[in-house]
Amino acid sequence: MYCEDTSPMVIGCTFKDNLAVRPSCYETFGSGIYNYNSHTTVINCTFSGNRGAWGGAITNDSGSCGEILNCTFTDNIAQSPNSYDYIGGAMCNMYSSDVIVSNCIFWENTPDEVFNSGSTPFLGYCVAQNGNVGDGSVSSNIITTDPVLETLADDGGPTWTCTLGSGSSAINSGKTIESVTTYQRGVPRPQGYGYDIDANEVEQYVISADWSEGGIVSPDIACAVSGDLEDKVLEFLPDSGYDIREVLADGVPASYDIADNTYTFVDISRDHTLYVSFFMTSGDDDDKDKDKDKDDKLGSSAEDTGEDSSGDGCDISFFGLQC
Ligand SMILES: [Ca+2]
Repeated sequence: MYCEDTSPMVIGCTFKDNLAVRPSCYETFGSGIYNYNSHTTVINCTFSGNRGAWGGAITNDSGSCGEILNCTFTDNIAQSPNSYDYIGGAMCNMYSSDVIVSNCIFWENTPDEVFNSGSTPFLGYCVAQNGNVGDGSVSSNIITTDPVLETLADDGGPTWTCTLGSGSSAINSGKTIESVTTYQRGVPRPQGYGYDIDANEVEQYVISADWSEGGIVSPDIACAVSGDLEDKVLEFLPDSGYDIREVLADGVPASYDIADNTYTFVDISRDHTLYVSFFMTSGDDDDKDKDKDKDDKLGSSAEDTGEDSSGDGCDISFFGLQC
């Protein structure tokens, strides 16, 4: 894609295995997108396997100051036709090309990720291998741990993408960009607790719980589960002298396992809420085993998360965790 003195918008595209070469000229630019004095906006796009001399996937040249939002750059190569290594494996910014880059992944591009020449781009909330955002960049919230990108493939939707694998550093790590309401496969953003750094989102559903005075629900923090019909078990632990009055699943009275004091959301395919109300039993104030049992079950969780498990449950703040 060649842009000169223009301001196009590119949304939800995959640039794969493109080649920018001229047999007798080593300096060929941006095999995916080349911008010359152009303010191109690129959203939810994946760049993989592209090869050019300066900027394997994108070259921004001569005052090209566009925006690049929620894009993934992987396996791109800056290399000449005669195999001389060049620079800017994913992106090259030159001659006052101060692009704004947010929620993007730069991973396993060759020989580097971003290269700048006479430019001051801004990169925020990005995953960059080895922290390579290019000398001269202004950057914030750069993650350097593995995003666990899977191979470019048909993952559904109109274009091929690189799915984020389990344990990816990019899941729920992005900033909220209100103008980006879907991801590359066309499903609404965000999923789970927030925006992923990527052209896509890992589909997640949030299971949250609340409870009255007199007990607690475990886990005592909200959980996100992936969208593949998982089950999630929540356990109720009454305080000494209290018992369970009612369990509401998604606001509706629900049957639960009385023997184990648990409720299970089965084949999860959407967000769910659980509410448990406890009541004080008359004269039953010597059931210390209940407190001990609750402490045993919640002790390690409270230590790990720093959450207060000793209160009435109403003042606990839910925060984003993947469990
Ligand atoms: Ca997310």
